[in-house]
Amino acid sequence: MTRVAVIGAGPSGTAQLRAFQSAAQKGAKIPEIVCFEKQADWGGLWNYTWRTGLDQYGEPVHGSMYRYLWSNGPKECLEFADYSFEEHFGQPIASYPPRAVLWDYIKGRVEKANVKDWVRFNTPVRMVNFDEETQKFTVTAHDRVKDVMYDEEFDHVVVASGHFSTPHVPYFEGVESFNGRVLHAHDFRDAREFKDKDVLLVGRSYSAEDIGSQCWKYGARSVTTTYRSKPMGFNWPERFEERPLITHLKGKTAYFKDGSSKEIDALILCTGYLHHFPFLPDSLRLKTANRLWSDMLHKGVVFENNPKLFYLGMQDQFYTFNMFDAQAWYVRDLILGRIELPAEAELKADFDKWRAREETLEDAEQMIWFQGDYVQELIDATDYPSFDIQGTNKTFMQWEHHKAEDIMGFRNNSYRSLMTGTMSPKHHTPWLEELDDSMEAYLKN
Ligand code: FAD
Ligand code: NA7
Repeated sequence: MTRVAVIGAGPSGTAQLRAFQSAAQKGAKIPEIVCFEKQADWGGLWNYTWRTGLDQYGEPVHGSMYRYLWSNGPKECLEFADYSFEEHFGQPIASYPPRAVLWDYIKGRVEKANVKDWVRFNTPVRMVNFDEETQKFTVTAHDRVKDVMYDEEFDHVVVASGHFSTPHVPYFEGVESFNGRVLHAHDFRDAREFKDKDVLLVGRSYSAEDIGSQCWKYGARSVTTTYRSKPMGFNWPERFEERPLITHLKGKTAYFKDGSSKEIDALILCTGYLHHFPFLPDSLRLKTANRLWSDMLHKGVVFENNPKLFYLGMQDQFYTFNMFDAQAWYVRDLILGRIELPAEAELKADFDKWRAREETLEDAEQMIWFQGDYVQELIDATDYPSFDIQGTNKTFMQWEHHKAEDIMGFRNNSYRSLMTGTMSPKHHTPWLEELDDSMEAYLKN
């Protein structure tokens, strides 16, 4: 029997499980699927952990999410086309759910699909090797509960281990003698730690924007973000400012490129993440920056040096859950032989076409249309329920607009579901006033 290993049970890995289960439900014969998940539960980053550093087994902690995190984009843009929010919650809900609500939603679909016993929890994959002769992969896994390592053979491997977990940590002169707290966004957990503190963040992307906003919301004395390329440019409230990049630190003082300086209590490096696959040898390892058209992947999912190896969710992301679905359904159909991969030359031309377009992208709007077109191409090739990509792109545009209007208030907006047509209700409490991020608080009327 054909065997498929899926590495990771986050949104991407669980999309792969659901893709196969949905084919089986429609009568197809499917391979044996084994999903290896290093955490004790599924949901990937959405499965919050209080831990930082190493976990109870000495494994690097995967989680980069923090308390009070609310979705940074409208839920209408990530909704599963085969499992709506309304189906899950039994009622329409507001548009920017906190982490716990989204985790519940992700879990709901795969619980309904009844695929939990395909997953081996507390089991990090240690190594994957490919034998050219047998054309099979050997996966070495470590059952942390029994503390036993073992090998198993597979015909295909799907890597869905995420790429927002291993921090990218640049060096800034003087940081080693800075007299305050220094951490990377990966280890940030609770904004209340920075109440009444002067906080400095490095970076200008989602983490800097959101962690900065949260620290402000939960009472930081001041928030300063420092950028290397260009400012985020939002209309920040008082006590929140942007400055050019730090040049160095001395004592508790940060010095900036424009010659200014500021006393700070904490330095939070929101400097992004590394694609990091310590369980893959050179011949199978994806090497790419965080970009919309990843290196080394055909159709964004097929590893160029070995078409039996797939990667899900390795792109930089506007689209998330439903893009992972589009990818997972596509990979499933390649494995089932329903889709045949074009010849090498055609694949290369296709890659070059997307890469050339990627290199022309100038703003978020163009990037969203780019990723939308990619998702469209994949869902057109499979039986994943088609949905209104143009409408989704337009919702992203509204979101961008709402952020530009009011960065501390954009989460108070509502959007129409592209899956059910229902308009989301307005949330009962403005984001800035809501300090409780529990599911109970969010869903109460
Ligand atoms: P992950 O969620 O990272 O899951 C990967 C899984 O693989 C994990 O469960 C991990 O334990 C497992 N794993 C890793 N290595 C191994 C191994 N060797 N063996 C076995 N298992 C392994 N997206 C949004 O749509 N909206 C948001 O608001 C949003 N906010 C975000 C906030 C933060 C702070 C971060 C970091 C990301 C955010 N994202 C958001 C993007 C996020 O990447 C996706 O939503 C989604 O979690 C990606 O799913 P994934 O399955 O590809 O990866
Ligand atoms: P991103 O989106 O990869 O952004 C990384 C940021 O870090 C970006 O603004 C970079 O600047 C900045 N960066 C990287 N290296 C440096 C150095 N050396 N000096 C200064 N600034 C640097 O990561 P995020 O964590 O923000 O977001 C990841 C995911 O988490 C995302 O999908 C969200 O949904 C949540 P640049 O812009 O290139 O000038």
